[in-house]
Amino acid sequence: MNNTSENIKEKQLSAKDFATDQDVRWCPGCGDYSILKQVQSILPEIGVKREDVVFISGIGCSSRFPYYMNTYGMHSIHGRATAIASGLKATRPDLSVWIITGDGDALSIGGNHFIHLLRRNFNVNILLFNNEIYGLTKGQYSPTSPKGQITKSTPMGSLDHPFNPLAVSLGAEGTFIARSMDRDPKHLREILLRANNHKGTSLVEIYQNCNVFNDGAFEVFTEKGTKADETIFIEQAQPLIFGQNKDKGIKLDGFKPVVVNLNQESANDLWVHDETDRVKAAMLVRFFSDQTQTERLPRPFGVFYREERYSYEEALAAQTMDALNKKGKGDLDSLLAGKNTWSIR
Ligand SMILES: Cc1ncc(C[n+]2csc(CCOP(=O)(O)OP(=O)(O)O)c2C)c(N)n1
Ligand code: SF4
Repeated sequence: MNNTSENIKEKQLSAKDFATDQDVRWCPGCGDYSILKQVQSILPEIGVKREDVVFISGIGCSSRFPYYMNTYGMHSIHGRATAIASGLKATRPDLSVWIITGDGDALSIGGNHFIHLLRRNFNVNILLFNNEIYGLTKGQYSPTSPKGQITKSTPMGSLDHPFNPLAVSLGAEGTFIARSMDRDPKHLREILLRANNHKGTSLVEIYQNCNVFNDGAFEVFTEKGTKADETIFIEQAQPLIFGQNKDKGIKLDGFKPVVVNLNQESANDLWVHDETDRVKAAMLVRFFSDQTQTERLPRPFGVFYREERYSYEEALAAQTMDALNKKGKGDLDSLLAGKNTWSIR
């Protein structure tokens, strides 16, 4: 009897198989729990073996994530998860690599590494937990804190103009730019799956409530009473419609997005979302931070932009093969020694 295929058949994994026995050290009520749960729940669906998954983080509350994943992982140094993930992906392109980072970790100390990972387009997924505060170091303002934010380090209000993470990512030539939130598990799941399916660097900004140092920062987008009017869920090839009664839409007046009342105006003229349109993506990412806007626009969630582009590791493998074919296997010792070496006696 040939039972080999039976023996080697992989056990169907569940979300529980991706959880560890570690005590979770996040504060009760922290938005990180919900994100952890959704990530654990999509991995069995992706069908990747635990030993082929790696979570790499920097430093921060969010960066404790790898301890709670029953996969390979590395809790690295501040802002450098991107650099470590790039090195790993260059040598082991077969692995599923996830970068976990916070707004401080990614955009402050790790800002430089973050933008270069995006332009290189390694096939990895970045989950940027944005809570608009430094959580782990107890509530100093971060690069995404709004101007005027009172924190322990800005007692009279922050003077800094904040970063817009999605505008930065688009400007850094990212090929998959999306936003979701901790309090909408269904949407988060969907976006995580899409990020995983994208070949290239996927950037998912996740609004995450830090209920200890910045509670309610995203309340209007997450709470039942306000969510429908304050958010817009963008979907490929669908018109931009929102509101409690789905009676509001967005159309373009030249290059200016305007809200229209669908009880008075036709839905035929509405802006139809196209994830491959970079110009419109540049407008969508600025819906809330564009100072020229006179009208309050809803905050978009979903996939803003995606583009097919070669990944760095693919190009690297092809170039290495080309070099081998042309020059044969090299000798590292003689390369390091170079042509001009001498001994001192
Ligand atoms: C080189 C270095 N500089 C500063 C720190 C202090 N530090 C630790 S976490 C952190 C900020 C983390 O904030 P964020 O990335 O937003 O993550 P959160 O804790 O909010 O999840 C800072 C400044 C450090 N650990 N190492
Ligand atoms: S300090 Fe904030 S981000 Fe950190 S674990 Fe507590 S609630 Fe979460």
